[in-house]
Parts: sequence; C-alpha cells; structure tokens
Amino acid sequence: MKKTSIISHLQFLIIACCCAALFTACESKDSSRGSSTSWSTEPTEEIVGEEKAILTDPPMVPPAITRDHATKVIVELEVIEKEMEIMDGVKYMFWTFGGTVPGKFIRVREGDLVEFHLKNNPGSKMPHNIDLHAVTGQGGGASSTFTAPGHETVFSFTALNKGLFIYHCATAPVGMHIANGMYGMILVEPKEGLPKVDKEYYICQGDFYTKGAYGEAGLQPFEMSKALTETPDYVLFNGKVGALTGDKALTAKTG
Ligand SMILES: [Cu+2]
Repeated sequence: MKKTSIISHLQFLIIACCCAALFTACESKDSSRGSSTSWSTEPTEEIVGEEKAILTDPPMVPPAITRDHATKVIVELEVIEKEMEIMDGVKYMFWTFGGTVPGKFIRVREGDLVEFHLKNNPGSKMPHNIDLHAVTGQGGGASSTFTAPGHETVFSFTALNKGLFIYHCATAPVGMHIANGMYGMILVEPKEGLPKVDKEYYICQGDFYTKGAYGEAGLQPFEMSKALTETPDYVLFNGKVGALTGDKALTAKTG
C-alpha cells in the first residue's frame, strides 16, 4: 500500500499536544498546587520487578507496554543546554530535556512506581528542575529536583492517574525556561492498555521569542520583551521550521 503523509488511516494515532498556552498557564497552575508535601508513593498494586524506561526522541514514542502488572520503572533524563538550528541558517541556544525539543517521551503504566533521576549536564549554565503533571504532589516533582549543573536529583512517585501529561521545567522564570524548549510529554497507559494502532507519533507545538525577526540569520538570543507580550517569532512543531515536512514527514498507510 502506498505511503502517504496524509493522516487518513483510521487505525492511526497521533499523540499531539499544544504548548501554545503553556507560557502563562503553567505559572498559574503551579501556584494553585501550593506546597503540598503529600507524596503519591504508596503503591496501588503490587510492584513486580524493575525496568529502565525507554525514552525516545520526537516524533517517535516508546513501544506500547505489554505488562499486565505494575513494576518499578527507572527514568533517567538529562537536561542539556545546546545550540541547535531553529531554522536553516538560524541558531538558538535551546534548553532541553534529553537534547531535543520537545524533550524525550516517557511511557509508563498506571500503578507503576517511577524512580525519576534528573541530571543536569556539567556544561549547563543554569540550574533546572522538572514538573511532571502526571505526579500527584509537591509541584509535580519540581521541589525535589532543583538540580545544579553537573548534579543529579532523584525522587519517586506512583503513577496514580492514567493519561497523557505535559512535563516542563519549573525553575524561575518558568516562562523563560519553557520558551527555551523545556517541555515534553509523559504517557501513563491505563492498566488495561491502549487500543492497538499502526503508528504513534509525538508532536508538540512551541513558541519561540528571538531578538531578531523571523528568519534573521545567525545565533538568535531569547527576547524576554516579546515573551512577556506573547508575540512569538516562531510557532513551531517539534522545535524547528520544517521539522515534520519533506523527508521528515510523518508517514502512514492509507486506509
Ligand atoms: Cu529549566
């Protein structure tokens, strides 16, 4: 059957998210959580065994979970500040979870006990943390994961709620860290699993605010005044102009 980028197959799932409103939304959400210290580490079912999470770069997602029981899942994610092209000929100093924008995709099962390791690369200039909206309590892990360059923090949580959740850096100024690329997704699969599909992809929209106008060549610094007025120069899927077009187009069988 001919391959096409047209998303027409019924058994075709796109895991998509929209970060456009995240810049302001996250700050208000964080404050609403307060400083709860109730941790959701009590297992809701028996934890059997242990495994290391497979993390993937966008637009790919880790394989579906076939386990019929909860386990201990070890997630190791490293913050890396790195210069990449935001458009051919235009560079930007991205702050990333795992070296990509959006950050690496995390997949666990409802009921899993997740041991989360956040590293901050020694080459980083800033401290960072992580707020996973799949976590119940303590800023989604933010207050336990404030990590200086060259260091590592660890915290654990039980994945109580199934669903597809955003994660992001929650270090002040939060909006700046998010605008520099610090967001990604974690999927908590329901215990009974998800319906079988042919393909799954990971797409995340992000807004970028640069000193120069859209397309201006060279290394473009972050421009706070544009971020504060929410007037982005770039509104992108997966962190670069053309990230999902041409030979990078997502493909599926027609149906
Ligand atoms: Cu950060």
